[in-house]
Amino acid sequence: MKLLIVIVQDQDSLSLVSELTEMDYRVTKLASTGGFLKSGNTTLLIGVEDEKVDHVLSIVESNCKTREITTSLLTVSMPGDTYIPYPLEVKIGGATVFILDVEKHIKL
Ligand code: 2BA
Ligand code: 2BA
Repeated sequence: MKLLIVIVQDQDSLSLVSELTEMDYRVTKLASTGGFLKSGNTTLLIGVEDEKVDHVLSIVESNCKTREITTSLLTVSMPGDTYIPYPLEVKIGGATVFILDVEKHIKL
């Protein structure tokens, strides 16, 4: 068995979770925050049998789009301790996926 940790944008998470559930996969959805943009994203935990990993990945891929956003995250220091926003183009996702081996899966 594998545990997939899938980090996606909030906008994509609803359709992704719906399709995974329809396909009979079990999913746990966590609200998370990206360290760089410091804005919300969604982390999904998906425990699946090894042979189903590729199918799950194809569902993730078809539901998650890459987006370019402009953020004013960075600031530059000006004389007199003032900071001005510095626009920054960032390309986010599709999805960031970690695949871990599961030693044991039990229900108590
Ligand atoms: P359980 O199987 O006891 O699962 C309880 C919760 O544990 C799930 O909540 C889910 O958040 C998490 N979970 C379980 N197995 C997982 C896995 N392999 N990977 C990731 N997370 C996992 P829910 O998804 O809200 O499900 C609540 C209950 O509804 C489940 O209890 C199960 O009895 C049933 N269920 C869930 N998905 C189903 C499906 N696709 N078809 C039929 N029944 C489903
Ligand atoms: P954030 O950390 O908010 O990052 C959002 C996007 O900003 C990233 O998209 C990337 O394009 C850019 N970015 C992140 N750190 C950067 C840096 N130090 N310099 C320049 N640009 C940077 P994605 O790579 O698609 O990542 C989307 C979200 O997935 C991330 O949100 C983070 O929450 C998570 N993530 C990505 N890689 C990860 C990793 N290796 N470990 C844990 N979480 C990760």
